Amino acid sequence: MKHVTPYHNWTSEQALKFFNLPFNDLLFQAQSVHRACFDPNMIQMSSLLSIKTGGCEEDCSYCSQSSSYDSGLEASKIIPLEQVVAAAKDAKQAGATRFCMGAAWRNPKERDMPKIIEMVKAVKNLELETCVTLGFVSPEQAGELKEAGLDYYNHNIDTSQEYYKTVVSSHSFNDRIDTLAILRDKKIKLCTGGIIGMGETRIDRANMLRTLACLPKHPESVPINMLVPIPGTPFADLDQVDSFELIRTIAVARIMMPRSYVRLSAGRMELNDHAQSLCFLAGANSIFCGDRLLTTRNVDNDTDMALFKTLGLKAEQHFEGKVTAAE
Ligand code: SAM
Ligand code: DTB
Ligand code: SF4
Repeated sequence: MKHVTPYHNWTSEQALKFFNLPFNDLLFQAQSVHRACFDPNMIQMSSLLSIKTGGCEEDCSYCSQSSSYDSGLEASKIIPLEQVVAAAKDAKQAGATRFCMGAAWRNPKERDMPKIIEMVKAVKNLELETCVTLGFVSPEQAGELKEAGLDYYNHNIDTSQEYYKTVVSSHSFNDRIDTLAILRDKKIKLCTGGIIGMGETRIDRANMLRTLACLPKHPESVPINMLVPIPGTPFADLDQVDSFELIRTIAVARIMMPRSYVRLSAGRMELNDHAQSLCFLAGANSIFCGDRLLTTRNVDNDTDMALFKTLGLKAEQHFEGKVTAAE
């Protein structure tokens, strides 16, 4: 595989120019970059578990878990370690190489940290990559998580800096960027991306990708979520974004962040096999597997494996740097 050097000085105009290319030209360029950096038939799979659901004090307009809206979701306390271990074992059995634990709160409290640290250690012991998404963290907390064996932290910028205020008012875009710097400082890998279909423009999508691609280091994983509309939230009734726009967003992410894993994330329930196939052709090389995301449904494993078979795709197996295909 050729070496493609990541570039960090992209402009919004360059990003938008990629978006506006004829579809075939954009996909050809993205697939060329993809092939220079990755095995094009290998897909990494991550599994999600909500370890603390609902009752969140933040007001993200897309989220089922914000206490600002009535989505009908029942809030729960942090779940016991045994439940996490059981879910992680199942995820590994289904082919996941990474296990991501999500908590609905602004930031972890000090009393939560020992429990989370035990979870990270236990998942790591199963020879799975570990990931958490816990909102804002202090340098001390990030250091403790790293020490426990945390590989990845999911912290999305969600949209462009300009549109962010329309999506969230309880924290700022810069709060998110500052947290990314804290995590990087502790040598934690980043899983950082966003959501499309929240009423933003193509310029916002281009600006979001420009911000990601101009971080001091590209996030190792870039989740591209399509809004899952949640009844009761301000974004419940937005029209679904055209799947060609999702494919374009993935292609531009692939070109601008050539060595990152680009994950086709939330929203797969609304995509048919053809649209998903084009997402893979555009350079997506990761998915969330398992029939649940955090609070909403996801594509079940049998359906995913049937599509992998049709397309000749292989689930990637990797741990501690070694990458191989699943048997
Ligand atoms: N509270 C933490 C935080 O905000 O970082 C972690 C959990 S939060 C649910 C993780 C990410 O899931 C969000 O940043 C957002 O990108 C994505 N997400 C949440 N609800 C979604 C929805 N309804 N549709 C698509 N993506 C969603
Ligand atoms: C990410 O970018 N997408 C995942 C994960 N990171 C935490 C979450 C998607 C959530 C979709 C809505 C839900 O299930 O609540
Ligand atoms: Fe809370 Fe995260 Fe949902 Fe925002 S996205 S309301 S911070 S759980």
